[in-house]
Amino acid sequence: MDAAACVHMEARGDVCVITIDNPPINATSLAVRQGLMAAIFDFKTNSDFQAAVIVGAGSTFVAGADIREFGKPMQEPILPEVIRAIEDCGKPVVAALHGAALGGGFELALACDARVADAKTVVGLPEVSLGIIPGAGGTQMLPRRVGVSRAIRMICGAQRISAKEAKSLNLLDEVVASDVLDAAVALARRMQGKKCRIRDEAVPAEGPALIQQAAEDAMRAGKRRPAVEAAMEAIKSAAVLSIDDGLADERAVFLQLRLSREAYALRHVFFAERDSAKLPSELSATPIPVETVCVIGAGTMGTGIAISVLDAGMQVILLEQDAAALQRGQDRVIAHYRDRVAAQKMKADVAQAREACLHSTLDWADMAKADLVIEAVFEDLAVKQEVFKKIDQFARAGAVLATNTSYLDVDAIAQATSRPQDVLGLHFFSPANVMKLLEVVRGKDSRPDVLATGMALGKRLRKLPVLAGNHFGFIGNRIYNAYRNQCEFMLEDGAWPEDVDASLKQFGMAMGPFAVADLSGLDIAWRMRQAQAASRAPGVRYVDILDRLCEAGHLGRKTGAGYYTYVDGKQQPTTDEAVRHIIEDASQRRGIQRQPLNSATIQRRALLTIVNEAARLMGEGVASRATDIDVVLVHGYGFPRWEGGPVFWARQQNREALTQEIKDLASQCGDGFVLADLSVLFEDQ
Ligand code: T1G
Repeated sequence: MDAAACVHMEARGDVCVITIDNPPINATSLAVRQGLMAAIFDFKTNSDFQAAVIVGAGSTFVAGADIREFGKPMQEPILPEVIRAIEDCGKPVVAALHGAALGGGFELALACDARVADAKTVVGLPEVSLGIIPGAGGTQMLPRRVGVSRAIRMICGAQRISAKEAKSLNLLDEVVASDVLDAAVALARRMQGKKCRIRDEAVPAEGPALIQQAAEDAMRAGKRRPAVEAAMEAIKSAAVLSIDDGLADERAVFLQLRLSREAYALRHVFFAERDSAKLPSELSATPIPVETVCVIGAGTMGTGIAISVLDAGMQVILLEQDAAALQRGQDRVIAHYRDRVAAQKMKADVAQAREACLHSTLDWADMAKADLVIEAVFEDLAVKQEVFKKIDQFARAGAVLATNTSYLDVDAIAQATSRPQDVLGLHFFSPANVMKLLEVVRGKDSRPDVLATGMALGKRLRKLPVLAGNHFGFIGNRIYNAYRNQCEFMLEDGAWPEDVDASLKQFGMAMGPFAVADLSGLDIAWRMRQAQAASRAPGVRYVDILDRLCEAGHLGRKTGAGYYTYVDGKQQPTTDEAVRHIIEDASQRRGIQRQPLNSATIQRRALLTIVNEAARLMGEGVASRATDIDVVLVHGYGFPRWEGGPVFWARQQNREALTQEIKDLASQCGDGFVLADLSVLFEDQ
């Protein structure tokens, strides 16, 4: 779009209304910046106008700079020039905010002489979540209004705050329930030509202890990432540098970080998250409307799903066959809302409204009121098939039928009904009301509108829905199994659990695989392995350390011992000679002379395995988009977001060398490692 198409001017008497119209989020693209410069110049030089209002067209003010421009050379006018034009135009400019004023959008608003927002507006400077810092004055203007410590918390924590909170911090002049543009025009008139520039204000004095505490909290929460540290230093400098020196320093750091690999990785994840919610074109269909969801099973997963659906403002029928279990589930949901009210994270009337949408029942016939039914019962195929036979009997015609299985065959479940075309998998991750990832699993008969309904439900629940094919483990668990196997190979080859976990945590994984196994309970994996034993191909390298630990009663944290020893709940490298012996014995039975593995080798072998399995999934059509795999691993398995995900990570490697390394690893691991064609990971970039 050209500048004239993105920015319009109209007169409201002696107030000039400048409207930014750059769908979908009014990003300050080059055309918007050009349009604003022209509009501000016309406003400044037209004596008919004594004030101006800047407003966004559509659903939001300006939600930031155009992230798609970041990988390209900056083009003038840059946003700081637009901001100086507003500050130096000699007449008052009022920002009329609605929707979101984020990043460059909020910097634009802070450049104005006053700000009016509607009550639902969200404001913030979340740039660190993209690996950068505010680049148009945010680190210098915000502390002038809220002080250094609060600015550190807001910017380093990528906080998005409500209009109410922003008003309480003197970041907004008015919050209105009515038409925000009318209110802004009226305020502009009342300013009678007076400027009120934040750049002219001094940073309020603050005790060093407050600033120090905010800094420590920010570094800890921000995992000491470079952008968090850089933002903190820029904010602190606002208290000692002139505004122009502070702005110059901020801009230099922004330009440097903008080109960093971490910023590139975080932008990749940002767009991958949005792409993953889109069905492939060949599956595009209109979702079936869903307002009432029947959740079968009031256990941890079932109640988590129920809360997630209630939070989206929908009706929930919570169905159990056991009265006591139903009561427990219902109590868990109610307690959840009571806790949120007590923590002042939710208003009591909102919590009551949510609870009022929960309908618990033991009567299967009540399911007929549901537009979508999702079962979250015991993870056993026969049990799920029995449940689906009853769903088929009681669910209304046209209802979407979903299983929450995490790895079972969705087709085998669907075949238990007379309507497999209405069945899909909706694999929520526990806790279901917290984890954003949702694997939408396509059965061989699943209709496109049924899949579209699953994706639409995911978005409505504010989750990240990713389409997955119906193969064992779908996307996430399939890759995680391969990664776990490789880590067990490394135990046999000579590493200890604490070596592997420490190395992968150093790479950035949220937890090491053996700490995860101990936490969830080794018997869960043991049960799954026993179920698969019959289908395990002969000759495939299988490490039985976990089985031997379970046979010895070492089930992980819950028994005080697994791969680690737990003393008063604290994890420590195993002190149990029996555990060490189990690991050494496995090496001996494999004929391996144990050799220690260094951290780089451990990281490399784990990452190569993940990349290879990702390529297999693409080759088998289980994942329809390579970058979907990055979304799954980042949001479901603790892969470090700042590395962009395994596919992004692979694309940063030398392709030929990477291919050779994986070939070498495959030959080292034998039949336990199926070599994939990596080219599928490089195609859609
Ligand atoms: N740039 C380009 N495209 C963007 C964008 C952006 N900043 N934000 C969103 N989009 C696209 C997105 O890819 C999707 O496209 C569509 O808009 C809807 O997005 C100078 C340097 C605003 C809360 O970090 O948080 O300013 O898939 O699905 O759920 O200091 O988008 O439809 O083709 O997310 O309603 C700072 C990022 C930038 C805000 C709306 N700003 N955006 O959520 O829609 S850096 C941000 C969001 C900066 C300055 C610095 C959300 C939203 P498509 P969506 P939504």
